[in-house]
Amino acid sequence: MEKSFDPNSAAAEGSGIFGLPFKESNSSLIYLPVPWEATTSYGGGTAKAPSAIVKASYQVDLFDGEVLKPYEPGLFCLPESKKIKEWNKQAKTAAQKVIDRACHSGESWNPDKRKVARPGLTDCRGDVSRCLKTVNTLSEKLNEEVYKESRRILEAKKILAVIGGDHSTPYGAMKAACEKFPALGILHFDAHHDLRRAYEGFTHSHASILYNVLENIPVSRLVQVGIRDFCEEEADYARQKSGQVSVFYDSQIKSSLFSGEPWIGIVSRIISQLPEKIWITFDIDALDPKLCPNTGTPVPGGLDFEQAVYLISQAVKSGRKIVGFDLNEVSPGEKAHDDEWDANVGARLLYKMTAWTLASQALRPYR
Ligand SMILES: [Mn+2]
Repeated sequence: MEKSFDPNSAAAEGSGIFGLPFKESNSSLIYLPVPWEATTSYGGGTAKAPSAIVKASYQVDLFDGEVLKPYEPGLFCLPESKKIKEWNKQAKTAAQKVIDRACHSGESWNPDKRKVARPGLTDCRGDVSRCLKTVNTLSEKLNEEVYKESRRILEAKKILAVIGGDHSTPYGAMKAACEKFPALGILHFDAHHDLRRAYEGFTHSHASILYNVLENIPVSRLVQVGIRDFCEEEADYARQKSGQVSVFYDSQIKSSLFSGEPWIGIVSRIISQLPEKIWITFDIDALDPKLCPNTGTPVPGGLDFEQAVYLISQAVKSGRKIVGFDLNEVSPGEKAHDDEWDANVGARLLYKMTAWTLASQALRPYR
């Protein structure tokens, strides 16, 4: 660390994420930003999250009440890839045509695909079918790129953290992490199952990430927390996979709390489902929408900030090792009147997850 760096003062100009002076080479944890939101179907803006979170991170105080000095092992955020930004632009334009077509297709009503009717591949003609193919091809290129970068970071023996983007972005990272850490479990915070078998025709939709993970990556467990907006098909799929998937629905969590079970009791039940090594995938909409008003698909209810952080801290105190994590679906919003609140919460959550990840790997002591 540079001698001039003062963790108690404001971030210096030109400093890195959280106002830190580190380079990639002297950092233990590397953030991989993925500015991608190709298949976002409702509110957009999450491609701008990595830069908004980095900007908001300068306001986060570096001293932590529990993990004390989480910045000391070195934290570094890679620059955003120009290639990914370009792919995102192309994919978004193509995806919009598919979504518009699906909205106006007048297909028969289907309760599982109610938000936007999903065009079957067979009824996509001409332009729409080409657009769908473009999106799916670019999504595969993105996954490959994130996978390659993730492998590079993991091979350098550094801890990996992805900053999305929409929730499709960490797929390649989870694949790389699972190769390095077999029998990996996934702790998934979200308002949604994200277990759709393709959404709106997009194979790598933000709404399908955990389906794609379960079908293609040999994770040992998936533990979902905060789920409260989902279709029957997803709930059935989760139930069929009950040997591998545990769901803690928001309604069940709230019922337990309202009838007097302490949060520590619920937290212990959640943690008991996890193997020793875990990856955390955090969709910001798991939290109460007061904490993420601009996220793509906000849903009433959800966890409070401290409840989520407490759960993560207890997982670490139980001996679980967090091998890496991602934070996605943070959105600074698309309109001029939007404030910095979503990115501010995102930056603070990112720092807390960073702190507990380092603590879980014995790189920081904790209280
Ligand atoms: Mn999600």
